Amino acid sequence: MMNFEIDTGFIDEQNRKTKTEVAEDYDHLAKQLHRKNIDIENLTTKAQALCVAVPSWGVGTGGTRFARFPIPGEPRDIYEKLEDCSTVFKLVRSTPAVSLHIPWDKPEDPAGLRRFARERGLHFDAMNSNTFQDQTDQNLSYKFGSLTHPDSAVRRQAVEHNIECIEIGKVLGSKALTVWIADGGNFPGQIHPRRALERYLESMHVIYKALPENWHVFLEHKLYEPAFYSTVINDWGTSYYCARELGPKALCLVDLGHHAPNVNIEMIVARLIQLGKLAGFHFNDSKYGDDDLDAGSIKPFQLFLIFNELVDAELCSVPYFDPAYMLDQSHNVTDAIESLMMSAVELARAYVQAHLIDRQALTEAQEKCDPLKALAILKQAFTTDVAPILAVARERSGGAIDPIATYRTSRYRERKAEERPAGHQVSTGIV
Ligand code: LRH
Ligand code: MN
Repeated sequence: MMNFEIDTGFIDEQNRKTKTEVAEDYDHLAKQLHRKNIDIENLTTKAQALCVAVPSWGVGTGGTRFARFPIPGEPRDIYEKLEDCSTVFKLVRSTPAVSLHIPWDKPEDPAGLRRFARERGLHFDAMNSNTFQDQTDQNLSYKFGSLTHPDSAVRRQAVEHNIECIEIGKVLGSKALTVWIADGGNFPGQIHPRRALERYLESMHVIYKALPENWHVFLEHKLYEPAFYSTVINDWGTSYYCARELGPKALCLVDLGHHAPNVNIEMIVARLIQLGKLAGFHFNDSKYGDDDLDAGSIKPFQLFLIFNELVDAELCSVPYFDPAYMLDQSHNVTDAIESLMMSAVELARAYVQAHLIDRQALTEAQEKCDPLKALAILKQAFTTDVAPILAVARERSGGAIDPIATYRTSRYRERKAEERPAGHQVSTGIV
């Protein structure tokens, strides 16, 4: 029995329901923007070109240490995860890339998996290593660390795992390895901060040497959790120092949830762009800690301000500026496919709104020390409803004008519940 898939005919049929009103809204917005010498077609083309990677671990239901509430029709292996990633891509068209996590997604047949993905228009973005959990067949535990563990045998085991991720990634066509380590302590005195950082660099130098010519390694910093007193790679400064020590292939990845509340993340982004070390992002949102909530759901203005820095760099053709955009979220109470689609749309919204900013007027206001004028120029762009541009961009790329409505009308999840009998769940880490 062929697995159910949403086909283009169904998407077209659903689009016909709202196509006329969207075209009217688009023409109206076009006139408004034209008055400001902004060509709406240029923005729509930009929206169509935006590429975001979805996390393989994001298509299942997420959980916390307290509980996980799975839903019927969850993916049970990497192939079903890719089916769901391709459904997201079919409807929003901006997510042709998937970021895998090893060993959660360790493929028996990487070449076969690459073919399966390509048949669905998907390719593989950064690989993610995992030395923050112990696998059943593992010799040495990561309980007290991995790349910075006092025992060199544990460090070696962690280095070898990262090199294995690179080897798998090479067959899959990936071009980057993301290294996030949980290493840190829960008590004062538990970790010697300087020795731990030296060991991190010693281990990372070995991993760095294993990178193919055209690959990068993304260093992901995080303030805390699972370590609750000190974390070895705790902030962007430490990450930047290490990336510079390692060499040009090492860059700094910014996960939005990995900072203390109210940290000015757009400033960190501007710094890493200026220092030529911005790897890219794990986009999500949070209210308190690393909540991994849907991007743009809590602080949409912050997301806009981050894209303001990114678009400014893009328009200034800043050297080495080629950030990777990935989502890294945990969908605990929503249908993961709906959350990923909604989040991809929020990234496109922030990106297009950032292209609406009158940068000449903004620079003038900044140089003339006119803060209110500067803020008003940003708010003008942020408060412009670009939904018609996003809908037309999706439709022109063969996607859904209304991804959520089309997805729900397709009864995709209900169909998957029939195809994927519950109870045969594979425990795949946080999902
Ligand atoms: C750590 C993190 C990291 C992933 C994990 C799933 O909090 O953001 O990027 O490996 O989540
Ligand atoms: Mn992350």
